[in-house]
Amino acid sequence: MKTILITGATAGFGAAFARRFVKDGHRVIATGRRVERLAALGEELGDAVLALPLDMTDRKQVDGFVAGLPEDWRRIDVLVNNAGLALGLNPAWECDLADWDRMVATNITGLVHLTRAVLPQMVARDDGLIINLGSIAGDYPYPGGNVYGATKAFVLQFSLNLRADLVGRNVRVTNIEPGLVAGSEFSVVRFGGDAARAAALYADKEPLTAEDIAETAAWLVSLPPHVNINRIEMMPTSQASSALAVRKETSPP
Ligand code: NDP
Ligand code: 8X3
Repeated sequence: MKTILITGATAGFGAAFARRFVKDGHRVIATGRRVERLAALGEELGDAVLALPLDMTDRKQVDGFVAGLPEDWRRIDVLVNNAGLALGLNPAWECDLADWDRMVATNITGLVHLTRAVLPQMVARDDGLIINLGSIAGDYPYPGGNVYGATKAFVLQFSLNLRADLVGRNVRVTNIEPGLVAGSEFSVVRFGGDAARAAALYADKEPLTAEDIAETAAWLVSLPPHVNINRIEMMPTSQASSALAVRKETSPP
């Protein structure tokens, strides 16, 4: 049985990870901002879950989180850096700077601070796994992806650089880079609560599901300590990476 710390477990992938890991016999520290969702998850999954509020944009909370855990929950075998968000799909020159700041604070700063808090115990034990949620947005640019995509490119490079520091140790790091995934709140959040616009994105496309991502994470957790999967780029069969965009006009539209 492993102890698995998940950020952003109140919805989408994070909640699916929690359910899957508990089903596989592990115990989970489930975190997020919405306390009523955390309470519901705790009730659903019982003693195998320690549900605690954690805002990834609050540096103090993040830095003190592991040290503040009950003693018998302080050994973290697996850290799943899942909390994250995209805000908007506008061209860069129309974006709200507060949205950019929030994406950087959540997807980058919170993630690196929590990782820094967990890493020393993993290195001391020579054992551990960090799963980071990147995105194909960090691999391929698309219009409106601007800062969101850049945060996920950071997460990819941070993951690979962690492995460079960890070479020779059994502390594993994997960056999962999903494409189109339905059934989470991701696009509703991106479109400021516009559920119809979000739903239209997935209509008739048979996207991946949060459970598909959880299946992948469960596989990573099950691997022997010497096996590092550096990165996993995953898409539904209805999606593929696209060709470069070319505009014919030389003047702005
Ligand atoms: P959801 O919007 O469904 O879930 C996001 C989770 O992150 C929620 O639990 C939310 O919890 C949490 N979160 C957001 N902001 C904060 C914060 N400041 N502090 C703590 N938790 C926070 O999205 P997904 O499950 O789809 O996405 C999970 C991850 O996967 C994200 O990093 C996303 O970028 C990435 N991803 C998603 C894809 C998709 O198409 N869905 C594809 C590729 C990558 P709460 O609001 O309660 O704090
Ligand atoms: C989420 C996938 O393509 O909407 O990271 O950016 S995408």
